[in-house]
Amino acid sequence: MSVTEKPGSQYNASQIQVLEGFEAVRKRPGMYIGTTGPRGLHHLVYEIVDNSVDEALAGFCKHIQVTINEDNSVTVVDDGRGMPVDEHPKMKIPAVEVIHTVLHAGGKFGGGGYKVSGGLHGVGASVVNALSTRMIVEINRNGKTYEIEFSRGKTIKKLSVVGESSHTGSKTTFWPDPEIFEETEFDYDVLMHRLREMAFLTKGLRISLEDKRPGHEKKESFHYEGGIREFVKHLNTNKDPIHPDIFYFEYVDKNQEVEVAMQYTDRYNELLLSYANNINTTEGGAHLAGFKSALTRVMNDYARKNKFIKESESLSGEDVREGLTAVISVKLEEPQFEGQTKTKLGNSEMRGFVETNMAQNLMAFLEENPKQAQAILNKCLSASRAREAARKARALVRRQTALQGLSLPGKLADCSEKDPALSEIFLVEGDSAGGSAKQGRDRKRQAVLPLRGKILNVEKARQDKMLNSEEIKNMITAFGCGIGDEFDITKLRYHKIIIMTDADVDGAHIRTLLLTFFYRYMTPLVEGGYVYAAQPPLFRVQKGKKTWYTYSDREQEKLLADIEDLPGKVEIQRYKGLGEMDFNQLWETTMDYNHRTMIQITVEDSAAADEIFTTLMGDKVPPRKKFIEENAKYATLDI
Ligand code: 28F
Repeated sequence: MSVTEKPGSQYNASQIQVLEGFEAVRKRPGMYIGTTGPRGLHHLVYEIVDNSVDEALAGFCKHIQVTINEDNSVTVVDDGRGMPVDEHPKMKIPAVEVIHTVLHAGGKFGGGGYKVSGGLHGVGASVVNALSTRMIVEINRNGKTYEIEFSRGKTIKKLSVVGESSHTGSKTTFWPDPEIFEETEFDYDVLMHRLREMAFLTKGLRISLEDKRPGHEKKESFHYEGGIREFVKHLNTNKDPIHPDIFYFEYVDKNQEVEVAMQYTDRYNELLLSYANNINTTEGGAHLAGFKSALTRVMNDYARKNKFIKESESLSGEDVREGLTAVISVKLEEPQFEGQTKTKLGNSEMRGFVETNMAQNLMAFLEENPKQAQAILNKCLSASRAREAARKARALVRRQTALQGLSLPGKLADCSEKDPALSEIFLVEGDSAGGSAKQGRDRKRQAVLPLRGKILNVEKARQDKMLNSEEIKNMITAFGCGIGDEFDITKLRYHKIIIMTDADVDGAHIRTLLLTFFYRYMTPLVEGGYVYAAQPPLFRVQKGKKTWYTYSDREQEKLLADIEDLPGKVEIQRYKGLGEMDFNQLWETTMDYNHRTMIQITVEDSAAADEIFTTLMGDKVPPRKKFIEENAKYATLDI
């Protein structure tokens, strides 16, 4: 962008830097906050809260209050030292104005200390300013209350003293810009999940959230002196721990920190959450690698030393992580975020740092708690034996299908396309709908695998049991990418896996069982957005010669109103199941690329997803009942 010289006014270098800054942000917001969809909108709040969290990490802030105001603006208040107001030596403007108008001016706070969410994540308050129609910052410092106001990156009211103050702290209110965000309405639950996670990760810090929007009034507060120990306790709600104490250690040296909390449960899946400067490193990285290698090495050393296994035997990584819930949190000064979604920690020195400290502390825990160590090692041993049984079962499955001569399950109607990116597979409930789908499909790109009735609830079954289910084996063979540690996304034969079930309660249950299987044994499939839910029509409306299909009650009502004055009698058919459609109707309403609508299944938050599957599919009824009661308002009931 060129800066045209206004007659008689000189832009100095720093003012040009300010001008170019927010113009660039508004032109390409996705470069700074990822997307301008709901995730990007909520990211604005996290950028402001991160600055308060940094003040807490520096030891000066104890409470952060986040409020969704009646007009859908957001206010964040902290009781820190208050942003500096002294004039910046070079820029000749107050420090608080620099923080909000110069890109990446956040930087590290004074000497030492960490800036949470470094890298892409820490774009700072200046980006929030650029993407807000208005931003008001109030500072309490030096016994005074100061105020400064911005709009779309520009300072519209210079810093001024507006009163006296007996306390210190910062308060920011911003109104997201509808010119940038398609949707500017904040979601309380989305903020709640992330703020609770930040409170778990920052022990002792209280973070409160309040919704003041009419009809949505709600508030709650998160404060965990135990930090990630309480996070593990929370993640293990509705699960049965197999040893009483949560293993925990923290090691702080001058420019890096590591904290680990973990506890084994009687489950078969593992839940490992790793963080770097409070960023959820969903793609893992050096710290997670260090944790895993220390865990496997120490468990084997302890198992051999105490004769759980022979010298010649060993437990695999998968064996020692079965049923494990763990949170690994590191803080470092210059985090390098890599990977597709910039959530993989690249700093290789963190592997050794975590591995060394994890190994020392875990060995000490096992030796000091022999009874708990015994429960844990017994679990690892049975996992190892079951894995061996599962390996034999998988080998048997491979041999059986080889013997059948069919490398793919007989019930699969495969597509002729060989490029997975162009191929899709429909998992269809019932043989009759399966038959219609096979007849109606596009044979080049669409495969069909009929599923007969309910599939096994894998949440409560171990892998060797799971592999006795025909339906499960057929899917594993058809997808071609393996399960668990053997999962390899590059071998996936279809890049769209479309669950097509009846639009009733049974159909929803089958869909949930399938999603449980995919999430527990093919996690990258769900996290990578390969899984979809087909949307069959609810109604078929015929009036005269015209036919319409509608997919929700609201759409049905609207259609009937729109066609009210067309000549002819209205005939309405409510579809109870896929089987009521002939193959042409199934094709044109639910499979045809140009007309169908599908819901892509994504996992926003691993901890939340794990909580949902554990609660919904686990064996504890009261928490399931509570979850359904709390979430019934989101369900479209099939009456
Ligand atoms: C509602 C959002 O942004 N709180 C903040 C501080 C405190 C200091 C600070 C912030 C630029 C780079 C130094 C005060 N006194 N809440 C907030 N609280 N920024 S942002 O300094 C930022 C300067 O490093 C602060 C002494 N040192 C630091």
